[in-house]
Amino acid sequence: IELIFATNNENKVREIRQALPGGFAIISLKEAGILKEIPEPHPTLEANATEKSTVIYQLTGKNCFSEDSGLETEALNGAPGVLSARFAGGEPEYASNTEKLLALLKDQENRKARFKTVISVIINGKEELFEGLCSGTIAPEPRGNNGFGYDPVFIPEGSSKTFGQMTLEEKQEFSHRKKAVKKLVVYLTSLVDS
Ligand code: ITT
Repeated sequence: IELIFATNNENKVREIRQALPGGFAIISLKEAGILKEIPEPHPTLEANATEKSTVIYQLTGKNCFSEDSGLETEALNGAPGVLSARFAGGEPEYASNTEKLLALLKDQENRKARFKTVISVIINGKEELFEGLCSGTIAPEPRGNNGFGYDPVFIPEGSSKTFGQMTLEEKQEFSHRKKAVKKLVVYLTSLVDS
């Protein structure tokens, strides 16, 4: 099964490629020669995922999928959530999204957070959505340089390491993205078998 992956985030490509079993091939926008920034104008991960897959399906007519992900914290009522990629955008006092998050959670006892991934897949024009969640806490300061985005400050439940201190194989044991991919694989397999 071959699918175009409607993303410009190479880290997502690497993680999803690693999570897929044999027999599944994904082609990133870059590999497909599609240079396109896809807008994410909606207030939910679901709607943004749908937007991204739909834009690429309409452009190519090929089976494709996208994913929209975010980090939600309890103390900040779900922020940064759908704004995760642009959290500190334009605010000169913060060098990064992670720095802003740590600043807002400074002295905050409730450090509970979760990552959420929503995959939107379009096969022969029909869309399905799949979700993956990973609960954990926000570390007091960044630890480790692996992964991307908020990985150095996120400690998944069941580990004492941040995602930033884990190899990709270790991250996959907890990963929101991998959980959503597993559901996608079950769905795609059921289509092939039916
Ligand atoms: P595309 O829309 O092109 O797929 P993007 O980077 O804009 O790529 P999102 O809109 O889904 O992707 O933004 C999600 C942001 O949340 C991402 O840029 C990271 O900062 C963060 N994020 C998502 N998954 C993460 C993970 O597994 N580990 C750390 N940070 C993550």
